[in-house]
Amino acid sequence: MHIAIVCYPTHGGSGVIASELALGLAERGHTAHIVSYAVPFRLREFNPRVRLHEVEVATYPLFKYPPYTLGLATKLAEVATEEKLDIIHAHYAVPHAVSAFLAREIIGPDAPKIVTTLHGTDITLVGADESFHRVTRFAMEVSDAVTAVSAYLKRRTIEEFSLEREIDVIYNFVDTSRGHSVPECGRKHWAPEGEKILMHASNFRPVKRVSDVVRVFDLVRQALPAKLLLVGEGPERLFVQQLVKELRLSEHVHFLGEQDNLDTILGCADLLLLPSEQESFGLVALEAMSCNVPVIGTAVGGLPEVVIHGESGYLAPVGEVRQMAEWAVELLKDPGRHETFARAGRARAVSAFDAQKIIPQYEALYERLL
Ligand code: GMT
Repeated sequence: MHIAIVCYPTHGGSGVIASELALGLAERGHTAHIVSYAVPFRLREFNPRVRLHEVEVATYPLFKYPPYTLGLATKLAEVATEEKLDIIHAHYAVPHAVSAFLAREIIGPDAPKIVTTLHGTDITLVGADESFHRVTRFAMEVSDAVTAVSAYLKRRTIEEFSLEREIDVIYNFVDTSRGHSVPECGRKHWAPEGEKILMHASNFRPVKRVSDVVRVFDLVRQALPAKLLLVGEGPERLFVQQLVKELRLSEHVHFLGEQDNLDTILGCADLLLLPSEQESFGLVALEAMSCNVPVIGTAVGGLPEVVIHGESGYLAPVGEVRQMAEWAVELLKDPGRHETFARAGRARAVSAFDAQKIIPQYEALYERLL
């Protein structure tokens, strides 16, 4: 099959899944055509069956906002005709599925089928905004298939949009053959005295509650020596840096910025902290589990479908910093329990979310449509 994958190239779970899906499909003999405005950061290796089609948007003085959706639709129509696309797989309803719909209208009867994958923010934030609600609903209705990355997201979408169409749950995935036995991740560099290492990785948006990460860490450090590694960039970063200073933690907190190969860094961590206010899936939690790292987070959205509370991590109500810190200390002080949690998380990543299990589900969906 020839499949166009439309995604955001920036750091974020949806871009990771789209890139890994393209590589996985290529390994299975298909040709994946990534259509985006830049090369996705996680497109980690060259594969002749993964082709890039960059969307360029012309700017004219008349346009206050460059119309990316139209540029993308034109590019999709062009790629569909030239490459004889079978499927356009849009990651995000708005704007990607809308562009796919326009491309289908431009092409006519021979147009590829449209698969739309919902990743969360399209439903919980963008779609919930009055100005995008109708177009989000429309994009889902005109897609030939819609998938959601968790059962929670499926439920929430149906409620939010009173949607009557079928939505398939296809979970996010991780390549469990990578990352779990990282030989040297620089642990001594970050924690020279053998301190425990806590980690958080996100795009530092308010929804991630990175200040809760710092507050949990502050309480943990009062119980045992530890360091905190913060991976990512985003709007809250300055505020978080300020908080670190106020709590006199600067010496113990390292800001690593955006990192392409998270699994190498996760190999250093004893715990991952993910105290988000909302998370349709929480891909970084799965990546941590795959690397034998237990997760302390919040019982929100699809996270309880990924992390089993009391088995591979602990999930508290949003904002329960003290509770999260207590659980973190409990695990860090008990190597036996930590090991049991690490093994359970890894086993769950392998049995329920491995790329080799999930990618065939997308393949089967494409085949069903064709
Ligand atoms: O969480 C973000 O801000 C980024 C966003 C994205 O586009 O990557 O994440 C969403 O999609 C991920 C991949 O499916 C999920 O793992 C995240 O949980 C989801 N974020 C939210 O629901 C807030």
